Amino acid sequence: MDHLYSPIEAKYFELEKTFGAQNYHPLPVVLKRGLGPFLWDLNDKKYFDFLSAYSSVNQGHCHPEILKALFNQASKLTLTSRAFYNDTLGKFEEFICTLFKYEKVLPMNSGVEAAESAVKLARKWGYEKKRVKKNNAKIIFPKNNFWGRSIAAISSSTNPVAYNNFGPLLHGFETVPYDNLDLLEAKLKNPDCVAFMLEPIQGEAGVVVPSDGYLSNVKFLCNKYNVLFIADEIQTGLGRTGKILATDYEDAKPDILVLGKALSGGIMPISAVLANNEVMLCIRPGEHGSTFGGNPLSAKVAKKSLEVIINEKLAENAFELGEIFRKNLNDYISKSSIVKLIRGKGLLNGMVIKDNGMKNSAWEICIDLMKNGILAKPTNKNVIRFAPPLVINKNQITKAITIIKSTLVKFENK
Ligand code: IF1
Repeated sequence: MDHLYSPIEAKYFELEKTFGAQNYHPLPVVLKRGLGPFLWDLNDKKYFDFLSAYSSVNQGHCHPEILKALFNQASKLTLTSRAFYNDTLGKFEEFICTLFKYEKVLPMNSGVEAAESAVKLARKWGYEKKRVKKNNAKIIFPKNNFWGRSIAAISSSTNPVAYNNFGPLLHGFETVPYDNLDLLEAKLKNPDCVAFMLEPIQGEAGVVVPSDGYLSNVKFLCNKYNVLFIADEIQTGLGRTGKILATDYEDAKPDILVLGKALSGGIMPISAVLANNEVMLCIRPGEHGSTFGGNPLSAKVAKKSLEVIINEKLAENAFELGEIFRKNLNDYISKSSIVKLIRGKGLLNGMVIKDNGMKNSAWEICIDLMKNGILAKPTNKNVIRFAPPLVINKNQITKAITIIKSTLVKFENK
């Protein structure tokens, strides 16, 4: 098809333009089906999904076992609220705490809810355990952090697009350059500092990988100054970077671990906060909660989603195929006039496009990738995120690499 989309697709664009909030700028494609690493549009055109719903479908679209767990539980009991016990939450809690070696889990729904719950836990711990003066707690975040769209999350943001005209913002948040231990230590010395929350690889910032040793030194410094180390693994966790957790690459076990996205295999919003009793028990009955948090359906789906990651060795596959992906593309980049570099771990990679005056080159490249059967999107103006489901196999990623290279060639300076 020489034009970008069909009249029937234009109808769908129009519907969303007329009735939908315009808070996204989607690629002009209308998807109707997904399976494994693939998506199909209305015209039954097949695509490699290289976004994975921002690393939410690590297990692949519509994973049969996760769907079976969903259908099975959905026909029995979907929601009780936490006002009562149910016969699935405890088993999920035991499974996830044993897997990640924490004493307790707080089940939530969206990622930002879990991240904000971690912030609340840290503040509570600060006042009740570290004896910080009431309402003086400070939490440090790296610059260019992203942990969601709530007022709390944007209050720590250094991106004006995220916080502009949403004020007044929350107090008690400070920022420090990512991957800078000296400036971080200076902040941690403040006796009012209760936590430092980071992404082990900054996703929205453009797949920014910190120096080797950064994570273990963050852990060391947080221990030294009695500050909680919070790892937001909502995007990097659950096999995405080639380990079950990105913090597993170093001796950097967080005091609070935040998970989301692929915790449900992309079926429904499920998130979780893990911590030991000293932190988790600072919140007592009635002090925090959520209507759907820990519902029986999400407990069953999340447990199965974790089992799939373990049983199908998705982290190991991500590690191996990530190496192949970056090596192949680095060979191309050495001769490229438009690609600066590729960076990432496992199957979370970002391709940095040179700022060669073409104002929207990353977007233009993504449009052509779409025409050639790969769906990917820029994380910011000049970085294309490549993050396929972790079930992709060697033949498939080799095919995708060929498509990426042949797409880039068109943009090279002749
Ligand atoms: C959007 C990207 C953005 C996250 C990390 C918490 C959350 C996210 C590290 C909040 C969510 C999503 C949100 C979505 C686009 C996507 C995203 F980095 F993944 F690409 F925006 F930065 N921590 N990331 O990445 O989780 O509440 O969304 O479940 O808001 O545009 P959520």
